[in-house]
Amino acid sequence: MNRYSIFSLARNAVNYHKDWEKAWRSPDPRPTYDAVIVGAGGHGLATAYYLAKEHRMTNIAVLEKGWLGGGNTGRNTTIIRSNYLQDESIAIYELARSLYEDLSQELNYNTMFSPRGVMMMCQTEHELRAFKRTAHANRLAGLDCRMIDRAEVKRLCPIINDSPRARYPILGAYYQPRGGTGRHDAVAWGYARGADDLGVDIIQNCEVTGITREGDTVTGVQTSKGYIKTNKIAVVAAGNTSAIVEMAGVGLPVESVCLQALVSEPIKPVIDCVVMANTVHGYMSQSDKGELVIGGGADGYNNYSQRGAFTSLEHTVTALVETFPIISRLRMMRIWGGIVDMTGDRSPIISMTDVKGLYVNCGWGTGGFKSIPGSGFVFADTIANDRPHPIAEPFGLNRFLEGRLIDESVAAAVAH
Ligand code: FAD
Ligand code: PYC
Repeated sequence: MNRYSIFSLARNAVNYHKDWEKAWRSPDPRPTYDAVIVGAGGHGLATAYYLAKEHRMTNIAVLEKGWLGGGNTGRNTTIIRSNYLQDESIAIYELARSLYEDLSQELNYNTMFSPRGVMMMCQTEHELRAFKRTAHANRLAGLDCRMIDRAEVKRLCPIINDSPRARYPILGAYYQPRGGTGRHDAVAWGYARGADDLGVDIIQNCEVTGITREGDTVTGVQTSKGYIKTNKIAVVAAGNTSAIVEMAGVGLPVESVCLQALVSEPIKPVIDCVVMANTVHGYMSQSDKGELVIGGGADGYNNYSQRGAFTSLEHTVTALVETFPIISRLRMMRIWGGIVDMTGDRSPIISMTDVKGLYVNCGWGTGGFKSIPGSGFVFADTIANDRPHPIAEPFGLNRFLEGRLIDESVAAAVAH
């Protein structure tokens, strides 16, 4: 610790954290912007940051109905990996994963990327075959990954139940060594501060309630803080995206369901990798505070309430106790839910629409934390240049009309 930080620590200790510099401004909305982004989750904030940084579009606003990062971005279990099956998906998820490697330096903000390794358990012959196929596809695309056997699973994760008599015994696992976790709030805060520094207005407590059009072109948004004129509206509102673009007369093939997670009381380090056990519907890692971070499958019905069914959590905990018997006496501290936006092929939508100036980025479902940097980068390029970025192009809305689905129902990993 240098002299400056000792003085600053002492000063902050005696002034009770008063007069700290704000990380971003709280501006009132201007009457007109060159572009408006709806939703200050990770995807909306990253889009704003790259629009300003890469495309010099700084007269832009991010409108958020609550507080920034308060949606799924602040509710997820922070797993980062790029082991999807289809080439189009590998391209965007690996772009994102590789951007995560240097994100702390890029934003000068510690996003705590921790490439601690992600293991996806194979507990049936079918799962083993499916993950071998994924591993081959991933290696062909240049990803660093491999299949590992039961002994290596046990070596990497000693607390796992590797008994051959288990209901679903471990037959092996898919392993991505440079997958891992990041700090979800820090990703949102880092992008927010970076975008604000470049001149972007982030306006919280500002709900978009309407979209105006002249003919086939957008002209502005109605909000709880008044009307704002703009010719470019990018909707990045996860489970609420379909309800918002409907205000402009556009329908989306997206369903909204609740995905829940929970954390245990903090304990000493017991697991230093991420384990996903998809057959039994449970996954687990350990946070820096020592809490075990646990999740499972999505609830089985549509929902906008951010509260889920207790039965899903019961099922998840049962699966996890079976996989990690040592956690059976731990107390669970907190549970929560987020509304995730599911498409039929479990792939996202990054798209222009039939309405000129209206862009959508949603459908990340249970897996969009890992994609935030890549998604923001290609979506900003799409908005700035009014044509799809090559990596975004396959994820356009027209794929549903043309039957070019990008089936990721297995790689999405979480049951839904
Ligand atoms: P959000 O962060 O939800 O942001 C959208 C914002 O839009 C919200 O802040 C909302 O308030 C705002 N908004 C909505 N309507 C309006 C309106 N009318 N006006 C203004 N603003 C509006 N992904 C992973 O990759 N790895 C994981 O381990 C993982 N675990 C998960 C665990 C859980 C429990 C959940 C719920 C999700 C998980 N996900 C995971 C998925 C991931 O969290 C999401 O895909 C991702 O955070 C979506 O980010 P976003 O920016 O699109 O949406
Ligand atoms: O996409 O890896 C993922 C994930 C894990 C938990 C929820 N989503």
